[in-house]
Amino acid sequence: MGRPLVYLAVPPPADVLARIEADCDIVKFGERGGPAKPDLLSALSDVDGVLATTRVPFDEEVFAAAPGLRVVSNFGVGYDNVDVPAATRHGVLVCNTPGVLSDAVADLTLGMVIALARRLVQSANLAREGQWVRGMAQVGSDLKGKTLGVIGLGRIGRAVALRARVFGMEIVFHDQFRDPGSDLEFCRFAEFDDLLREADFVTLHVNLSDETRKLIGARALSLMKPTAFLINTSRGGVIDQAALSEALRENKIAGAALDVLEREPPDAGDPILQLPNALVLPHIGSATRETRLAMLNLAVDNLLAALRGARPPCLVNPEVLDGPKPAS
Ligand code: 8YV
Repeated sequence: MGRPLVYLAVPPPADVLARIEADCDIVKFGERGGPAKPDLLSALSDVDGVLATTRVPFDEEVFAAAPGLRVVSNFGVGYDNVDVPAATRHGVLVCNTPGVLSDAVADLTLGMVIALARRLVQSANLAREGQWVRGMAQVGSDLKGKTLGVIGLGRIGRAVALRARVFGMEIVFHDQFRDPGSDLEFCRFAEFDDLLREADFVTLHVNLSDETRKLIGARALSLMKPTAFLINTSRGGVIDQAALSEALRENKIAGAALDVLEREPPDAGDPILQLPNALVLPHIGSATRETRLAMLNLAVDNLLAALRGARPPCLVNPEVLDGPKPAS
């Protein structure tokens, strides 16, 4: 067998590129057109592996057009860009980068909590406009004693809870697993509706799936306190953004900080970008030099292992190697 051909949707730095080049031939992103579907279908027709971003969609049509494809290695923990059952049907391994970005995303989440509580952006704008007033406009609220509702107590949700605890917050969580484990005994389980009624800050840390799409819609928002804030560093699709824009416009909740949107990049006229009580960031949760490099190296570990016929360290669909899961 010759050297595998790999399509890079991410431009890696020279040292990481050298790791891939040692084992593989490479097609760089752009050499066969852009990320639009027709270009992607022809670009992947002869490739063995892809170093993908979470923005490149892999569905049945793409897998059918890439008969030699053995692995999609996502540069990211999320993999909602991949139709995993379709990948499994085509015998394609799907890999991701869990763990290495949890601290970076949790740090940003706490930053967003503080930005909302202490009106950081509004105050910075006042200073920039020369308004050095020290009136009620800059007065926010303490975190100590406030309740943080964590929806999804996985790796990132846990890292958020640990940080919030240090700030003196009470933590309630909702998750399919009710037991937080002995390291997080300070976290109290709550039913979904109860968490929304009780929390001063609600933060989302779930995967985007059929179960979680639009999890926070008009009904959920109506349960939140008018003084409560919503933070999202997971996936935009977990929130019904039209319902959120409406709730923010009518001050049904106090504010929201969003690192992810339903549509990325958003349309220039998207109302969420203009609302004074919405803080929107351009999907920077994992964007630190150290974390991005760790993600890239893990994604390359996954890619090279799969192409060597070994088991990748972070495999989303082990049934491709192990056969179907036994019925439970
Ligand atoms: C992106 C992310 O992957 O890990 C995830 O799921 O959403 C981010 O870390 C990152 O922006 C690279 O595309």
